[in-house]
Formats: sequence, C-alpha cells, structure tokens
Amino acid sequence: MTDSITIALSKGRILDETLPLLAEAGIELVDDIKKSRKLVFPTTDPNVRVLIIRATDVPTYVQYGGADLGVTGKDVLMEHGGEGLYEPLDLKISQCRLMTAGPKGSQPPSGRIKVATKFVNIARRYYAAQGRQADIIKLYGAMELAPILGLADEIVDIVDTGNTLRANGLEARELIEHISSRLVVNRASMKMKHGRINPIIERMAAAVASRHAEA
Ligand code: PRT
Ligand code: MG
Repeated sequence: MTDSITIALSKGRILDETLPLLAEAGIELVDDIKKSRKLVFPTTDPNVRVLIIRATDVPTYVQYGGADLGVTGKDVLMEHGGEGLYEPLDLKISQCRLMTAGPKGSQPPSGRIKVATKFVNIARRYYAAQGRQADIIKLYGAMELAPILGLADEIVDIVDTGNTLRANGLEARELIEHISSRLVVNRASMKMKHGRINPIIERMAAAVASRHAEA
C-alpha cells in the first residue's frame, strides 16, 4: 500500500491543463477519459491511479486520505480551509482572480451589505477583515443574477476576462486573491509515502518551471 498512489484531479477546465503537467512527470492516463464514464483511471505507472471528481471535492478526498495527492483551484482550497493538507506546488494553470463585483456605476451601501456567493467562508472572512457587516447568501451558480434581481448588493466570484460580469451589467470592485491551481498532498501520505510522492512533486515542479522560464 505504501507503494501505490492515488491522485484526485478536478474535472472541468482544470483537467485539460493538468494532464500535460502530469505527463511530463511520467504519469499518463491509459483510457480516453472523454469517452469513459469511469471515475477511477489506471495510468502508465502501474502504481499510480487517478480519480476525476468535482473540483470542490478534491480537498475533502485528499484530507481524509481517499487520495494521496490532488489538484484544485486556490479558491476551492481557501473555501475548504486546508485542514490536513500540504500545498507544496503552484501549478500556475487556470489562473483567474477572486473578486467582489456589483452593478456598474453603483456604490456599495455604506452600512450592512448583502453578498451572494458560492464562496461563503471566503466572503465571511473578507468582509470581517474589512470591518464590514455582511449578510452572506449562499448560491451554487449564476451569482451574476443576484444583484440584478435585488437579492444582493455585491457578489464574490471568479473573474477572468470580465466578460461574464459585463454581459450582466456588473463590474469588478475589489481583488480578494489571485487564483491558480495547486498541488495538494495528504499530510499522513507525505510522511508514509514520501519516497513515491517527492519525485512526483519534483517532476511537476520542473515541468511548471520550464514552462515559465521563457517569459
Ligand atoms: O462546474 P462545476 O459546478 O462542477 O464546478 P466549477 O464551475 O467550479 O468548475 P470549473 O471547471 O468551471 O472551474 C474550476 C476552477 O477553475 C475554479 O475553481 C477556478 O480555480 C478555475 N477557474 C479559472 C475558473 C475560471 N478561470 C473562470 N473563468 N472558474 C470559473 N470561471 C467562471 C466564473 O465562475 C465566471 O462564471 O468563468 C466566468 C468568468 O469568466 P470571464 O472570462 O467571463 O471573466
Ligand atoms: Mg463550471
């Protein structure tokens, strides 16, 4: 068991950028994941298997040892809190910004503010650190609708080009954090399986460094 490694990857946009980095670390999926309904995949390394799950579930699987390693967004890690996890490597992929946003041209209210977001823990911490009273409303998607329909004064959401905000009459206000995807490691696995895990971290780190060397 100390020889076998399970890696939890986020499906969706992060996956396409993660697979080439893993390949450079010598780990490639054997199956065509696009044609498969499987959740657990063998790799070219007989001791390594890969889970493909929701980004928000990756920290939980790694925290409880269901996976030794994982890849997910810093936004997801901040919202989770990071208990039980090491975060040894910034993969510098799926980069974006976590921001507050509100209706274009309007001012946020001076008193208590209503904020809609799926990042309730991040939002609670952010407004508290600003000394602002905030009522946080949990949504699971389409946060941009909330200010339009009067549900909230602001949203906390991911911004990349800003097109989604603009298309909905909103504008970005404050930057909360620059976001990229991170490699995370279960704390117990790091101790018990360091002989297997360290080379994977090192090879992925080299792949990231070589990509950012030219710039
Ligand atoms: O879809 P599902 O509910 O399963 O999960 P998810 O939407 O969180 O997954 P996915 O695959 O869409 O995104 C996972 C991760 O990608 C996020 O946790 C971020 O770390 C990272 N990421 C990078 C992004 C973006 N860029 C991004 N642009 N995640 C989301 N977006 C969305 C954003 O929510 C908004 O709707 O794109 C829109 C903003 O983009 P612009 O270009 O219009 O500003
Ligand atoms: Mg999505």
